[in-house]
Amino acid sequence: MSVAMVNSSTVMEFIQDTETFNSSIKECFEMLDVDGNGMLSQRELRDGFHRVFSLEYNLYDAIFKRFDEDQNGLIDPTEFRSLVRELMLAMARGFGDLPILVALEQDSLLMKAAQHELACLDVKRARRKNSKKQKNVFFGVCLCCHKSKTS
Ligand SMILES: [Ca+2]
Ligand SMILES: [Ca+2]
Repeated sequence: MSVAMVNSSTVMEFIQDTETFNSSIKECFEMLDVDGNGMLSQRELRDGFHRVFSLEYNLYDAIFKRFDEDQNGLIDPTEFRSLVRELMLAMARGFGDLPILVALEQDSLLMKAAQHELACLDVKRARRKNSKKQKNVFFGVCLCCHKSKTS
């Protein structure tokens, strides 16, 4: 268990990064699919989901029914993805813009979202450095041809 700061954009950016999100979902699905048949039974979902989301136990059956679109009593990977997506969007709305400190299980999706945000921050920082350099060059050009006010 560790602790991280998350807010709505932590979750949103994670969901919008389709590649990372999908591979995390796949990992999560495989973790919950205890018997490895490629489907989640009601029991597998209920038993495993508290590691991913800290929800009340009695919510799971309602969630299961809602997302079992073809009503075959099993959650397939596609149904699972829309389920997780919707739950995380609901979480993001709940968080709002204020960062909140949450305790996270190592394999929870929120943890992955927090790690994803950290990785993105590094990329953004690197990009910002590059754009600053370009700006300096731009000003240099303007000063050289004395057109800084007219252009
Ligand atoms: Ca299964
Ligand atoms: Ca189904």
